[in-house]
Amino acid sequence: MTSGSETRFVDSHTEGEPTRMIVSGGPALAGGTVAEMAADLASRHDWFRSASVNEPRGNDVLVGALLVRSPDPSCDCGVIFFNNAGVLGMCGHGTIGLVRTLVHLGRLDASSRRSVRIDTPVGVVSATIDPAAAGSPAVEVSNVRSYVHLQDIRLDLGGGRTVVGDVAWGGNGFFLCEDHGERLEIGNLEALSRISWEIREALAREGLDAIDGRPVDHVELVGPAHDAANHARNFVLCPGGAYDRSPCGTGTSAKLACLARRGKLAPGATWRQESIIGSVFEARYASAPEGGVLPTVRGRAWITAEGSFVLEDSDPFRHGIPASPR
Ligand code: PYC
Repeated sequence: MTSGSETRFVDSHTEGEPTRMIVSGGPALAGGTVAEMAADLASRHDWFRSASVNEPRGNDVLVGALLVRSPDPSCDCGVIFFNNAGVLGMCGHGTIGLVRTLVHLGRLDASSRRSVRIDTPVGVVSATIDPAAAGSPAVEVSNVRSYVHLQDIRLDLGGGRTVVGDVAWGGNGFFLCEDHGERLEIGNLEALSRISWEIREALAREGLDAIDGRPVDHVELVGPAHDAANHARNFVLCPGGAYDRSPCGTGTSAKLACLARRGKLAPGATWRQESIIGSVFEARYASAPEGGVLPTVRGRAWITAEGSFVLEDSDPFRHGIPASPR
């Protein structure tokens, strides 16, 4: 894809949400830290992000994962996640897909080594292959510290409509609310996406769309689970306008922070988060000494495809068609 090198990828999905891991042939990124490399990807190599995940080679739902070196000797690798809109902070479903892909490629021998430490632009995470599920693809991710930034924020959506919710960090920035008044059903996607986008616009109007300089660009609508075995269902609108098919690892982490803050979930207790398509992440937390929670999120991933990119010089869309979220 870059001159003289072939870009190879492996696709997987984690509880329905796809990840495209770039296995070789990505751009040489400048920077000492993974956050600096992510900034370099965004500023100098955005064409690579777009070519990898945007149409016609990808689609709005796809999350890319570019493996990079980590300056932290305790880490096995670094990763930069990205989607149709840009670079992400962390990605829970993507980390589960990444580990599953490393096993698929034989780069991680699940019979002798079960845990990896992964450096991301927003901190180090670790992932463990579930020993009780040998031969199955379950992976548990210990995510970055997650916390509530603002609690019980009322947003005016116009037309006399308001929602009250929390702004929380789970590796990405989220606004979470329960009083959205919408059915959390796959047949109601248009209305769910519309109100989520209105919430994003209201956050921007109110100047509430950042946590410590990082964007609050995910909206999580929460409601009752459909399956009695689960604790809640969610609908998550991602920054580029696509909805998460999985229960969203960073969104589940943000939800745990909100539950912990309200005393609604004890440390170590299991929270089963159901997605809009009915898939499930099992999650729990430990209290973080500096406040907030240290979440773990467990889910399954499956390999769906592998191959290499072809970029023909004559193709006007070889670097992807820029996504237009709304
Ligand atoms: O699982 O954290 C996640 C995620 C973020 C965006 C899409 N999935």
